[in-house]
Amino acid sequence: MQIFVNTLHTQHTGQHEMFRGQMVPCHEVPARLDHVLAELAHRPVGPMLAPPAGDAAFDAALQSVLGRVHHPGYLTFLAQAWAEWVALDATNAQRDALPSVWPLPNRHGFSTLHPPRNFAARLGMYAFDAGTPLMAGSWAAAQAGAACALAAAQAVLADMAVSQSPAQTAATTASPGQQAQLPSALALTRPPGHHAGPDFMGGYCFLNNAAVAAQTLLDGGCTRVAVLDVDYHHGNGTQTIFYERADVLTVSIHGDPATEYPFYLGHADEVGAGAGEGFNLNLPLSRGSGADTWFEALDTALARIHAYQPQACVVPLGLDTFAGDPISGFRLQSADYLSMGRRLASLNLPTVFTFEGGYAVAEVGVNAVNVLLSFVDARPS
Ligand code: OKP
Ligand code: ZN
Repeated sequence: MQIFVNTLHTQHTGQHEMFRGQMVPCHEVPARLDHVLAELAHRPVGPMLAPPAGDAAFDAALQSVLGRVHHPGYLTFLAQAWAEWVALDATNAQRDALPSVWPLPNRHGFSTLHPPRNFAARLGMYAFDAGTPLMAGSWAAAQAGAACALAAAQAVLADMAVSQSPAQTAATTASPGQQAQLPSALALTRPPGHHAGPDFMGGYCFLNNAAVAAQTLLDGGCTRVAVLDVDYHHGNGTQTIFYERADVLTVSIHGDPATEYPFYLGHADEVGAGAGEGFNLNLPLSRGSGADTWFEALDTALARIHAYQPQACVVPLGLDTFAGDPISGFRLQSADYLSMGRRLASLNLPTVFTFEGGYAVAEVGVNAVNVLLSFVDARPS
């Protein structure tokens, strides 16, 4: 497994998030990624790499894929947001930007003829919560993270290209006795990505790294890509990006949005729309669910993905299903992540992982590496 590390991740270090009427210290902290790195140093899973620096073709590919996943107005906003925030008031440089006002498009509406000029009003149009602080280095860190997702997908594509086409690679994996190539890669990055939609940020996410990986796999010749989101929280951003498309099957196992963040999306009856009808599967589980329930849902997810016959898979890997997670409600134990890796490997697909949630900081490294190591150990190399 090739591991692309976002070396700029500490440029995004939030101070506070709004929680139950108070500003509380951020849960999504740089130490999360440091713990994964420390565990990988003890239990290596593959080479530690960086996306190509200063490579014009790679930079163009990044701009191109970001433009296919996100709206241009949203990307421009993100690129300029910090400068606008500081221009409002020089003392803002000491404070993270957070929204505190939102349009309610489904209720009072707002006039699209008069989009607001005010920065706070525009931040509210692009952000769905007050838990996603934006600071001086957020854009640089998020872009560098998307670059890791792009590089990870490109690395997998390069190894798939050993045979004539991605479809052929997938076909060879089915024949027993043959050591088919099963490339895998990890975008080891924060901030996470799966809550970021075409034109919205939230849930600690700005750019959707999993969507970048999936779109890159399609652009590289795959015709069908599956996304299997195992984070505790529903991948509302990824679902929205691909909701009307049949070339990406989005599957998510998560806390029931009736009680769990992000609340407004992630129900079982959301099956996709238009050409994408039938290509979104949500498997919401009650808060408090343990490993038995979770792995039953995983079997359902794997069966749906198998039936879709994708040529590659993207796994937004959140470790916040852990029993000790401070903001989540499932009850997986560290050993369960070994089983998770083995079950994911049983798909026999070229796979890109993106690092998402997991807020039991001391345990997130062990749990992440348990998935990754058991995944690679279960596959031919
Ligand atoms: C991001 B990821 C809960 C506050 C929720 C946002 C959680 C974002 C999770 N009371 N804050 O999916 O791990
Ligand atoms: Zn999560």
